[in-house]
Amino acid sequence: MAKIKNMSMLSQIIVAFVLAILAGIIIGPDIAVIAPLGDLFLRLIQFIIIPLIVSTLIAGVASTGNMETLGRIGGKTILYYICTTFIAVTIGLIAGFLFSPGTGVDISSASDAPEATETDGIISVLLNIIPTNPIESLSSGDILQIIFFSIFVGIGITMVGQKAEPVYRFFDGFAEIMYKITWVIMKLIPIGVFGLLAPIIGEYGLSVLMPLIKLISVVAVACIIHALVTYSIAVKTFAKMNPLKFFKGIAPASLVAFSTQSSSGTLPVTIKCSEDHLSVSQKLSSFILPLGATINMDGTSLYLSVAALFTAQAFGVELSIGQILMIILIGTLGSIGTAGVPGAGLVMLTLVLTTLNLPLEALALIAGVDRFMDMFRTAVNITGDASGAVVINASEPNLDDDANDSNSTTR
Ligand code: DAS
Repeated sequence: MAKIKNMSMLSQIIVAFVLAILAGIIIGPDIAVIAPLGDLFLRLIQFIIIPLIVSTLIAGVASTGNMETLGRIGGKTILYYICTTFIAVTIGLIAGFLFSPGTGVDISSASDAPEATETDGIISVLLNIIPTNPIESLSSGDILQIIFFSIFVGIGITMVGQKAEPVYRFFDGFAEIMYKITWVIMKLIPIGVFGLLAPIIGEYGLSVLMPLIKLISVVAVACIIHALVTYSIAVKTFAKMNPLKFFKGIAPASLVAFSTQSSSGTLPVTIKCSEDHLSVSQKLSSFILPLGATINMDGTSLYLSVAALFTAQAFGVELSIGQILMIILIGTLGSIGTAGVPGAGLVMLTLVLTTLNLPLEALALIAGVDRFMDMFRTAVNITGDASGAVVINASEPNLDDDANDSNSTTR
């Protein structure tokens, strides 16, 4: 049923994409009259980013149950996820530079290419992630500070334990509400694609779209390479598991993720595959996999780096080394804050382009084909989550005994 619904959504997006091209070509620049439809969609996307990130991250981190578990396992898990995400972003950048998906897009000839902002030194960028006033970060929409704040509130809830239970329940419920609102807004993608794309085609012409197949292919191939190479090495080296056994074991979940484009929606299958086929202990899978579905998105981070390069290439913006390093940082941290729902990566791409001061118009082109890329990145997201569960599981052979000894309060 979910697959059929998704397919109808998918066909709506394809129809909107084709109609936008036809309307843009036939009507030309006058099609700009429908631009407010695109602006509406863009504003709705920007409206959900913050509440979505705050609730999913706080609930995800706080779901551990006791400090001892959090300290030991959480630290290993987050380290593993950050490493694989960093590798994914790097693979995305290499693929983006090698295949230049944005080159040949003549969008820059139609408007002055904006200069990408010079970023501060990396130290001040990292220090700036720590909010001096979380309320101000929330109101100003400083996403990196919001991610930092949310993770520490989650840790704080765990440190307090039972007394903070109501707070945990609040954010857990709020996260569900935000997933639902995101899901509703994603239903407007066809209208948004049409309202964003048609004026661009009308103004710039069909040539803008030709390189998009290249964009999808670069994202898809890079995702497959990342999954096959990185996760094979990880499970082989740290869990002594045959990669074939791993991919065969997680395949049902990867396929569900591919067809639903939702890490959260696939979570029950990911947990079942990890426990039944990959011998991950239940105590671990119930912590690592929901945390992974919340904060670990290798496919998304890879997509963000390719899409950022695509935009810079399409608008003729020369990126400095500082800006490229910023893509790695933002792509890694941005994917942490991406929700496990369809199209969430597109929401996060808004942040990446804004932070790098790259034109948001690029979203119009990317939105039309985003669903196709979302299939690959979501499948990689959950496969990466499972690889983490397998690796951490192998490093905790006595987990259940420890748990019986400690008087931990579990949720
Ligand atoms: N669809 C998101 C997920 O569920 C990923 C994304 O949109 O980038 O993981």
